[in-house]
Amino acid sequence: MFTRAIVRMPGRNFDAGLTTVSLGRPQLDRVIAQHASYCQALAKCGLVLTTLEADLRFPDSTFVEDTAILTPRGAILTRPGAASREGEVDVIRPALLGFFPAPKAIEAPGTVDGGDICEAENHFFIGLSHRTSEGGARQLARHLAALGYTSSVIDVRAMTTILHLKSGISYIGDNTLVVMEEMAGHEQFRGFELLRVSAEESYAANCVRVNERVLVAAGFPRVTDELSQRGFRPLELEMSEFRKMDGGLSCLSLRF
Ligand code: CIR
Repeated sequence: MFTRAIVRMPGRNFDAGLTTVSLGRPQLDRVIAQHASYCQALAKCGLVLTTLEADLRFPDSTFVEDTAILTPRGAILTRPGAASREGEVDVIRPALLGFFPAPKAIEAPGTVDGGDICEAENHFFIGLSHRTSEGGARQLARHLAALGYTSSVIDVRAMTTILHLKSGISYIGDNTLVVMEEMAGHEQFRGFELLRVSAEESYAANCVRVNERVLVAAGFPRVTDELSQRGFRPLELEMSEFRKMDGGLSCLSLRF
């Protein structure tokens, strides 16, 4: 059960952030509107929001998920793998300290992006990506073990269509993983119920369970229908402008 979330407003230079996709430039008015709908959805799910002001020094800083791993037993500040995002941890730290007074931290030269970390109950899948390094993954595994969690590494470096592990999988509770077809055969997912996402809908593999609802990107009817058929309660959100910058639903908030 989540009670709170931290979000950061997108800045007017949001379109100066990093991206690997060619879907056009995000339109600022739509970015702001979609972010507002996202925040309303979190509130509707029962969360109290801490909304941080836009920080123009970091165009990607609305993607707050990448800066920390929050667990019921403690927090770990990350060290984002993109040089332009490294400073984002310093600017989110004060907001986190109010809720997590003694966070652990990933130290240089290790790097970890929160988008690579998928929590499934007491187990954490750690994606090894072009953002999360082997050294960062090892540090994180140690911190998680100290908190009493198990973890395992999944190497997604060869997968060209995803930025982070969680671009391709999401744990939505009830032992269920939403997983893009390309990754569904992974041996580490044995024992889970798998909701397989076809290549055409793979963007929707990044969804987020928030209490009674599952946030899912709008425009992916097969995933939404399948969620409903399995008894989940999808809440669709327009994400077109964040998608243009490689962003998904999970990366827009830190939930705890
Ligand atoms: C980046 O490339 O870092 C941002 N433009 C997108 C980050 C998305 N984060 C996430 O999926 N956790």
